[in-house]
Amino acid sequence: MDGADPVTWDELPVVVTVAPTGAEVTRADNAALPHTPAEIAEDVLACAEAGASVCHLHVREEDGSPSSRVELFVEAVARIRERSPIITMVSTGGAVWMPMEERMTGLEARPDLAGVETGSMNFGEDAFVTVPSDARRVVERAGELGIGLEAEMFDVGHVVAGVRMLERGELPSPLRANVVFGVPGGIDATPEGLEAMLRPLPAGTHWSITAVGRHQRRMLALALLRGAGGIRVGFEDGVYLRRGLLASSNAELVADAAELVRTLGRRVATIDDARELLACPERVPR
Ligand code: KMH
Ligand code: ZN
Repeated sequence: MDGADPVTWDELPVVVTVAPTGAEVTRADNAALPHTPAEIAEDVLACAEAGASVCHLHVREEDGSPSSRVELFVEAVARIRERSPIITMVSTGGAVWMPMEERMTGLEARPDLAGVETGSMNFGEDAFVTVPSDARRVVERAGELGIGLEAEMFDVGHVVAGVRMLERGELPSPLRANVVFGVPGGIDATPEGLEAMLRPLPAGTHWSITAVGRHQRRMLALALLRGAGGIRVGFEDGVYLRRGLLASSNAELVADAAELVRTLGRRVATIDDARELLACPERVPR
């Protein structure tokens, strides 16, 4: 596939995505975790300064519990857009216990992009279920609202299923794929795992990598040398800057990721670069 072919390191700018909040991490893990839309927006703006061009959003209630309230998504997206052109992406993965209707509420905030899961898996001790009809519901609603999609793939079967959706015209072409490593129940964070995930992707795919756990930085580096179009960091994926050293903020994680990109001889995408690379749809006025 073209998307995974090694490229001259400075040929393709690297889209850095920040996932500032997620649904699993808590302030007991890192006290700097943002909860409210205002806190999330503040973090995202600092991350944009540090090199992020996309933000992957989940929302929380004020007490930190994961939420699907549409008002929170609307407020977070609005606060971010007021102050930055960073590309907004909402999760439709939500939390493992959320029914599909709740996982989809973020779409109503009309972000630029949304994630879509292309398969089911164990997620630690839980089941994280997205049956094909669930994925099609996300695709359909995103299509109605003019929202672009990024496939979230945690194992090889998810990649194969996403490619089949693309072939059937259910996912827009070119495919945006985020391959995720190290979630217990998903593909392992290894060089062989990376190759296995990339193999089914067709030429022209814009692929980015997310990795959780202690192999995160090594996997991001490996993927950058393998020609990744994007990397993702943020408290959703890991709260440590280095082993035993908590990150002081999401922006610190982004700055560190940007430094890794540059150290490996590649360039961090600007937001304009990212809009072009990800073929972002025009913003839909609310
Ligand atoms: N919180 C996880 C169960 C996504 O956002 O697409 C799912 C998740 C993936 O975070
Ligand atoms: Zn997420």
